Amino acid sequence: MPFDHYHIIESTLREGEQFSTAAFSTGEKLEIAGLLDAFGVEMIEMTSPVVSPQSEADIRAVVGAGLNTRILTHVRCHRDDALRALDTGVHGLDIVIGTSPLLMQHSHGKSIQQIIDTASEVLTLVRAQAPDIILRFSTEDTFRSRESDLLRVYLAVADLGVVNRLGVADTVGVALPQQVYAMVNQLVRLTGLDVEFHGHNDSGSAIANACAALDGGATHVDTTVLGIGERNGITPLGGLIARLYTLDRAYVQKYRLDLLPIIDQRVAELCGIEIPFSNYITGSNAFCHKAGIHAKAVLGDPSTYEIIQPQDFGLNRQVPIGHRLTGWNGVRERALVLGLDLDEATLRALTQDIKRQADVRPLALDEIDLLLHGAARQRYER
Ligand code: HCA
Ligand code: CU
Repeated sequence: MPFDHYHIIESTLREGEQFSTAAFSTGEKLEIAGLLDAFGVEMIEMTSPVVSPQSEADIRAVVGAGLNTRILTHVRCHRDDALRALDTGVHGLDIVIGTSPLLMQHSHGKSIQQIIDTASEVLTLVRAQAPDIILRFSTEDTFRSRESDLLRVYLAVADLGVVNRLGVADTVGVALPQQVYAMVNQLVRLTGLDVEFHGHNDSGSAIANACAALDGGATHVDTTVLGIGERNGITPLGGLIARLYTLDRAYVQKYRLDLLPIIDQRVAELCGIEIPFSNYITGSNAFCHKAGIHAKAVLGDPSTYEIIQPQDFGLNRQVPIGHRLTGWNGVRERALVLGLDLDEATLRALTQDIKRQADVRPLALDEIDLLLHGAARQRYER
């Protein structure tokens, strides 16, 4: 099964650093790396050491922390950059060069033959200097590159016999799942190498595309916490977990799922943002059941409306009852929590009362508790 043997390359400390409000200190990077390591991601990708002195020092600090996860750094396909990266003692290099006509013109100005020549020089040099390093070669803007160009580049690189992994990147979030599947599958079949997928979310397909990549035989998927990255980001860690969990919980068994809320919350704090209400698993509404019909069914059997079990992530479901859509089953559940044994007729009457009041404005839980306690008292005062 394609989902049995995949690895997460967690890029919060690289792609995530490209999010508008991210500016992690060394201590914060160590903290994030520690949390991701405890969660169980197989690899962590960090910003290139050529970006700034702190970026270089941070790679050394995280490598020095002795985590289980492998530490990679992301480098342009450039000899000097690659040598600087090797010098940090990092476990792997993710080398990238643009292949779309737009990037060839506006980014590096190289032709396809020049791209192949540069990649060959840089990759063979790295392998000669570091026989054991994990080496990946990726094309940037894969899905707006000409297919014939891509195949020329990838096959030439594969023929060098020096890389462990090829990467495909949906740099602008334009690819459809079937395109991702086809591209990945072609590379797997033609080269037999591991394949990584990196997908942006501009048109909302990043998770589906990551899933299609795995289905097509990809071995590695890039994520960031909450999906942070350039523009509106890439495949979110929690979203990928939700997607794979709902295919089969066994696919995500290897990770410490209960750490996901802590990780999402911490990275949100560090970026000065809130976790979006609609976020996968950790959004405030991910396990919130409102309408009376939903509440009744969920209280009977949560799986009627929940495909993910909140307790697997150390979370609880919520069944708010102070609104006009409420039902008496939800109200009874609250009464039971309060230790109040109210009969059905009382609960139904109380529910009608809540609905009437909620037509004016929703009621807070303590207001409902007052109503419930009042109803319980009346039984004895009668
Ligand atoms: C970038 C571009 C990149 C690279 C992805 C990769 C993209 O910011 O350097 O190396 O696989 O989206 O193409 O993030
Ligand atoms: Cu990217």
